[in-house]
This record gives sequence, structure tokens and C-alpha cells, in this order.
Amino acid sequence: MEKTLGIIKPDAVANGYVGKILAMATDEGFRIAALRMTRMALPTAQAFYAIHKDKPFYGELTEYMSEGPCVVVALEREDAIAHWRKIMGATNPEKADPGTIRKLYAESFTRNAVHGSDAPETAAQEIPFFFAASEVY
Ligand code: FUP
Repeated sequence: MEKTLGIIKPDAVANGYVGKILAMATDEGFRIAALRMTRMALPTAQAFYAIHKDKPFYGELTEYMSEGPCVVVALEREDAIAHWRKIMGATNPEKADPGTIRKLYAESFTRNAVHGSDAPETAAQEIPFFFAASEVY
């Protein structure tokens, strides 16, 4: 079993897609191991996306991620990291496969509805970024 960090981003929360996205996760066999709604302050979003701090889109990305509440989840399943990325779809929703979360619900390349960890080392940093060990069930 593997865990990944998922984020339902501010556009998807504001557009009312929390229930639909969580249902897609559980329908795909994910167990919700942790869940919280939280609005990141700008410095928190900047810390979460520190890997992108030199990229031209960093300002736009971190302002968007702090504009309203997200729903953060730790999702558990066999092959959780790769499988969550598969059902999220490509980063750019215009390139995402039909039926993926981003194709269905994303607003744009930046405002792309969901996040998922991209590797085991990333998940091991991202889950504790949001959850104390005692909050992961
Ligand atoms: P992903 O792993 O699919 O979330 O994508 P990345 O880690 O490469 O990028 C993180 C976020 O930055 C993406 F979800 C969307 C945003 N982004 C842009 O806004 N513009 C870009 O050119 C690349 C990424």
C-alpha cells in the first residue's frame, strides 16, 4: 500500500467539485487516510511550491493556491502515486484525457483543480506538510 497527497485546489472547491472529486477517488479504490479543508496563507503556498520558486509562473501559482480554501487529503491505495496522477490527467487540462479530473473540472493550466505527489519522496514530504502523524489514519 502507498499513500499520496492530493489537493482539491481553490478553483475546484469554489466551483463545487469537492464531492465529485472525492467520489472519483473512492470509486477508484482509494482510501481517505486524512482530510482537511484549509486556506493556505501566501507564505505557506510559497513553501509548498518552493521547488518552482525560480519559474515564471511561481507568483501566479502561489497567489491562486492561497486565494481560497483547498481540501487536502492523504489517499491510500496500491500504486497510489501513479494511479492518482493517471486519474488527475495531464497538468494542462487541454491535453488531459477524457474522463480525467482535470479534463472534467479544471479551469486552466494554472487553475487545474487538483494536485498529486509525483514520487514517493515527494509524498513523504507533502503529507507531513499538511498532517501530523496522529491525523493520518
Ligand atoms: P503537476 O505535477 O501536474 O501538478 O505539475 P507541476 O508540478 O509541473 O506544476 C505545478 C503546478 O504549476 C501545476 F499544477 C500548474 C502550474 N504550472 C503553471 O501554472 N504553468 C506552467 O508552465 C507549469 C505549471
